[in-house]
Amino acid sequence: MIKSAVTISLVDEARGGPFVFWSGLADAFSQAAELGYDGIEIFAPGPDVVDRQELAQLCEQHGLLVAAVGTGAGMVKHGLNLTDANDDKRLRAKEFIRSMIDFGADFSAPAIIGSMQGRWSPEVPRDRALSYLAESLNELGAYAAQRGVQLLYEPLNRYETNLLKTLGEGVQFLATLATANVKLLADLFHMNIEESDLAAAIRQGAGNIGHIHFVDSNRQAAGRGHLDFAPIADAIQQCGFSGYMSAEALPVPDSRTAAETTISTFRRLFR
Ligand code: LER
Ligand code: MN
Repeated sequence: MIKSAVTISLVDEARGGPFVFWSGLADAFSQAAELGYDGIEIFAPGPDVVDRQELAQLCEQHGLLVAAVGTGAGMVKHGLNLTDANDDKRLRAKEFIRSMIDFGADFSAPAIIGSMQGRWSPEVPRDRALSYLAESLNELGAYAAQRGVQLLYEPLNRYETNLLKTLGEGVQFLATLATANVKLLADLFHMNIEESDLAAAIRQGAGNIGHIHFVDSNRQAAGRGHLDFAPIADAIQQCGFSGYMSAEALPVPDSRTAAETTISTFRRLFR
């Protein structure tokens, strides 16, 4: 069954970013539970900032699961990415992600590689950047498999990366990897910029999509922009997706309204 999730950011440096809740885990868990979400996606500054016992207790108390954990703090807080020209920084980027895989795995949740993929540049040409990315995804994907979780790779729009921008490019890239444990994260906001047909892209990605960022054209809650969700939802259901539709949306006009709007759009489309 397709599940619902909502994001929380614990990273001050990411203020202004597309996360619904910003006021701590206890607040996010109680609001998400009240609204009937299945899970919470956590954007944390690092693996040790969240007390794991406290998080386990919140999950239990509210009957919620951890849907996924973001790794972008490695970029926004520490300036790291997997395709950096500097060997040491690439290594540190990988170690940061490995530590976030461990954190997520303690809650059976996959880690997401989004902005940590970086971009190609004159210093690191495209082919080399893609081979750095493949090397890291192979290593980290195998590591995640050992820990019993998937690793999610997210194509981003052209303003955030110049590596892989569509699901189709993502599918082709995954096929070159030695590990089968890396799945795609389909973010409807990025797709709205890069895909010519979102529903067709989802159908073509069937079987490779592990998680969805459920958001509208303007990065507000699903239902507050101009995406035509009916054909997208049909494609998601018909391709047998059973992961999370996670609200990675701006807290506009406020967190509560964004969370309410998302879950009511989710119910209309998927229940
Ligand atoms: C960034 O634009 C995004 O969509 C995040 O999920 C990437 O970490
Ligand atoms: Mn996203």
